[in-house]
Amino acid sequence: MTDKTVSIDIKKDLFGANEEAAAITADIFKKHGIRSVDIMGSVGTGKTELIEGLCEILSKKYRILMLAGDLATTIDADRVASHGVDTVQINTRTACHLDARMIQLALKDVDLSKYQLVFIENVGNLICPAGYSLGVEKKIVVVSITEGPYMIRKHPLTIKRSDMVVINKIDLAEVLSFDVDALVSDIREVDERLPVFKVSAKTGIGLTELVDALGL
Ligand SMILES: Nc1nc2c(ncn2[C@@H]2O[C@H](COP(=O)(O)OP(=O)(O)OP(=O)(O)O)[C@@H](O)[C@H]2O)c(=O)[nH]1
Ligand SMILES: [Mg+2]
Repeated sequence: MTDKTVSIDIKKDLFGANEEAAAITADIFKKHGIRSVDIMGSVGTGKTELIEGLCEILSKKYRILMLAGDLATTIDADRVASHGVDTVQINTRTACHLDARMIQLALKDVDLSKYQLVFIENVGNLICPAGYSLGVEKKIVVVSITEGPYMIRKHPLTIKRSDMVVINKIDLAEVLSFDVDALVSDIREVDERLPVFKVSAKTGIGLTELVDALGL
């Protein structure tokens, strides 16, 4: 390296800046007394369906805002808005995850005094979202019966960085001969104590237990 070479620790700069932005959002949520949950998971695991189910249960108790992370569409925001919930769309275009700066931008013109609970749906992806703090209280990862049996073993980092795991589409386990106990064992291999919930966002199975566990 010559004395004209500038060495940049990209990882430190990128992640450091993200952590700072996330801490600011966390303070803002705290100041407004807002509870907040980031919902991560692969494409199609049922993140939106879960948010819709939770909104049905919780919208009498909380004024809810949903931030929808999606590369290109407003489909998920529209689905959640159909439950009478306010939404903000974040189209990431090429990015495979939300980051704290995107959340700051999305909240810039929002009157947060109107809300008590924020759900963030992250971009459908079981890898990248886990690396980025958003300033939320809880990070949930949604896995489901339709992704096959190996998703936990292949993606342990996302599991490690989550506060709880939701196994969704439990209504399909029997018909697909899916071994739910083996999946739970895989989660236990990664983290012995991580709370695990078996739900069907579609039928409502397990949603009240999840709400209780979130303290909502
Ligand atoms: N049988 C069954 N189907 C479900 C359940 N949850 C979601 N689905 C279906 O699975 C499909 C995908 O659900 P979404 O909620 O769109 O999944 P998502 O994780 O938000 O998907 P992306 O936003 O595209 O990453 C839809 O057809 C849902 O109706 C469930 O508990 N049981
Ligand atoms: Mg969705």
